Formats: sequence, structure tokens, C-alpha cells
Amino acid sequence: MSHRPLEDTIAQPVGTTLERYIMRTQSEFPYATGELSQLLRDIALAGKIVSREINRAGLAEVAGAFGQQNVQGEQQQKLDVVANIRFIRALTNGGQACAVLSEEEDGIVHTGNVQGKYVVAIDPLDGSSNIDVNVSIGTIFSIYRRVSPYGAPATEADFLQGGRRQIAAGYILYGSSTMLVYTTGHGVVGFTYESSLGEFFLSHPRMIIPETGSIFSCNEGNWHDYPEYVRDYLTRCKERRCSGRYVGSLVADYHRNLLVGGIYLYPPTQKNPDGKLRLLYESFPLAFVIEQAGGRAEAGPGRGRVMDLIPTHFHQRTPLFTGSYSLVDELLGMETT
Ligand code: P6P
Repeated sequence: MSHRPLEDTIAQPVGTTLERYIMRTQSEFPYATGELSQLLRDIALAGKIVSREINRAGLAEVAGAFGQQNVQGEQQQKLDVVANIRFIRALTNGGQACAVLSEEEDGIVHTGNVQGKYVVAIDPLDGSSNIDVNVSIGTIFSIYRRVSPYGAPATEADFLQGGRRQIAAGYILYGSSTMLVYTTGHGVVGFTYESSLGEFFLSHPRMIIPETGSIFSCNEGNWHDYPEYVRDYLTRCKERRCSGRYVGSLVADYHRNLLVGGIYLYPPTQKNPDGKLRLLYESFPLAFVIEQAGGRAEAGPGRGRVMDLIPTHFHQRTPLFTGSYSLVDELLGMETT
């Protein structure tokens, strides 16, 4: 803080960079020996590169379909493949992650960093079908301390520890601005990317979701597939004159609700009886962040809190109801009415 306000007037402080913030708060990180700090730097670096690729997509040969399907059976966009390569390469070169589980890969990607303490589950580019129509998209990541022995390759158990074992999680939103939002279990912090300087700057020192809100986010095209309690809840939202806001890009809908309050719903449907969203690299990280911001993330009546779920396989799905605490609470209460 300058004691000479005139200086601040003629030379505005640029703010706190991600690097300075990480160094300042490193003492909060479990096992604070710098490895987790480096891991977050590696993710931020890949995020900067992917942000640049996305912003050039319309001009370069990286828009459109890649011409192959991923393990989910979904058509890969070229930027899905590019983002996957960028994050795996950054995590490999950073040296802290011994393995990566990606939505775009069938199984574990071993980085060769067998002494690495961490594993990362990641959706390199969620909502990529929106790329060609210039709608916001995002990266979602989840970090665990490995349970397999150092020096050996990572195992399935490293990735199937369950939501409560995450030590850090977050997302990068490639929107009107690019933002990195994450938690290490000590609240939620947000950084906004200044591309002219190539730096993420602290813009949201402590993100807290409003306890309630007037926005519901879901694909009402699935209305006739929804369970009755979901239809009853949505009807109540409309009677209350709430606003429907659905980008169709999870990170965009989630981030807006985190800032202004609201609820995101991806219920079970006939097409996706266990919901559409993936547990390990979408719902777990977003549940960790929303709970750290004072919100709630549930898998639905009878399925419980997302963070309590114990995964059995890498690409399993879960219904997801997340956002303002009182809204999720109200939805769950509909089941018993
Ligand atoms: P639907 C994108 O494919 C995604 O995984 C999320 O980003 C988004 O919220 C959801 O699926 C959209 O699915 O069935 O509404 O098109």
C-alpha cells in the first residue's frame, strides 16, 4: 500500500499476480514444500496457452471437429485435443504430477514424474461444442495427493479416493475475460488474466456465493425426462418469477451462479439415468469449490452430498444440483413433499 496517493494516481498499482499470491499463501497449503504451488503454476500456464488458442480459433485451423470420438463417445473438437495436449504437457514438464486422468483419455496418463506427489483429474475443455459459436467454455481440474508409493507408477486408487480427499480444485473460464478460480480448502480465490502482460491478477480475493438467488440453470428441453420433484421445483421457481439462465457450458453457468446466486441442475434423464456430468473431473472439483464458497452440491435425493460419493470408475457420471445453499436445500425438500 503506497503512502503517497499521488503516485498511485499517476501510476496505478497493477495488483497481485498469481505468483505473488501463491508465494504469500503457500503456508496454507498442506505439505507446504512448494510442489502444490508449482502444480497450480503449471495449470495456470496451460490455461494461458489454451486461452490464446481459443481466442484465435476463428482465425486459425483449430476450430471445428477433430474427426474422432473420445472415450465418452463424443465428437472431439480440435480444441478439445489441443487443450488436452497443453494441460498434459504442462503437468508433465512441471514435474509435480505423476499422472493425469483426462476426460479425453481412456485411462491414466503417466507423466513419468514417478516421484511426483500429486495426481490431477481434468476436463481440459468443457462445453467445447460451444467453441464454434463463440460461447464461453472452461477447464475443470481436481488435485489429489497420491496414495500409491513414490517412485512407482500411479494407480487407479490414486484417482478413486473420493471428493473429500481432494486437496485443491478449480476451473478456468474462457469468457469475456479468462479467469482462474480455485480452492485449496481455505476459501475460494479468483484471478483475471491480463493477456497484454501474460499474468493472472488477483481479482476476487474471497468468493462467497449468495445464500439464495433468483436464477435456475437447466436444459428444459429435458423437462419430460425430469423426475417429478425437479419439475415441481422448476414450476415453483417460475411461480416465483425466477430467471432461467442456461448457457449450456457448465463452467459459465456455474461461475455466474457463484457470483450472483442461483442453482444449476443436471438431473437424471432417460438418456443419462446417472446424469450427464462426470464425477471425477467435473462434479467433484465444482463441489469442492462451491462448498468452500458457502454453497452446496448434491447428487439428488437418495444419492447424497457429491463430496461424499466414492467413485468406482474413472468416467462415471452423476446428477448434479449445485449453487446457493438454500436453493439446493429447497430442491431436495421437494422430494418429500
Ligand atoms: P445439455 C457440455 O457438453 C456439458 O458437459 C456442460 O458443459 C453443460 O452444462 C452440459 O453438458 C450441457 O448438456 O444436455 O444441456 O446440452
